[in-house]
Amino acid sequence: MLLHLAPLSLLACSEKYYCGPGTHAEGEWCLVDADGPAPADTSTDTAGDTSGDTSGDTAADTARDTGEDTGQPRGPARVVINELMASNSESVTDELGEYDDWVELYNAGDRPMPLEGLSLSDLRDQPAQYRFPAGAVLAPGAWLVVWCDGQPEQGDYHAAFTLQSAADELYLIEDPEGANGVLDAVTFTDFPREQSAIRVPDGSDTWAYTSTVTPGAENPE
Ligand SMILES: [Ca+2]
Ligand SMILES: [Ca+2]
Ligand SMILES: [Ca+2]
Repeated sequence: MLLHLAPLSLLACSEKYYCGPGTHAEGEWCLVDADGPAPADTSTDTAGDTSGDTSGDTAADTARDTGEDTGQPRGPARVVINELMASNSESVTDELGEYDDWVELYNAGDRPMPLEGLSLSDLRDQPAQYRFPAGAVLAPGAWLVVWCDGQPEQGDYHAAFTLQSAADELYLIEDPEGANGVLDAVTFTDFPREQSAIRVPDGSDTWAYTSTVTPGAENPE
């Protein structure tokens, strides 16, 4: 499902984002970047080929400026459940070194996605089990991990519920105490151990299980 949002004039920062390639340092917990993904190799390009960089940067800037100046509509923000793991005892740990269940969200759209006002839950009739912290924003093309470890005391991105590998559901809810609409949902049974369920590629409608788990980073093809 799609969520349409007006352009944001200001992005708030949240403390702990698990960043993947193209956002910040891969695999690091870091602040969201209001300017979006940083250039991957600016310093290398500058040293290597000045003329090439100039033309490239100009084209990029022109395209971006043109879009803003003419008011061309961009695509909507679109946040999806992109990867999850419901049986993890040796694959990946949270920032405290614990092997816990987790879910990865991905912004498949072109706009920053405010997460405040959204919730995660494995119970449809208890939609607000986990709420994102105030000011949290998911940049276009960025990933975010929430640990479903039942340990909310461990940080802003730790939910008070876990995922049952035998059978469970996971809902991404908009406005849980109002419209209470489902933005995305996943249901599963017999979730395989030490594997994650992924969208292939990121944001698509095709799901698969994989042993190559990528919390906060691009899903394998
Ligand atoms: Ca579990
Ligand atoms: Ca934990
Ligand atoms: Ca991933």
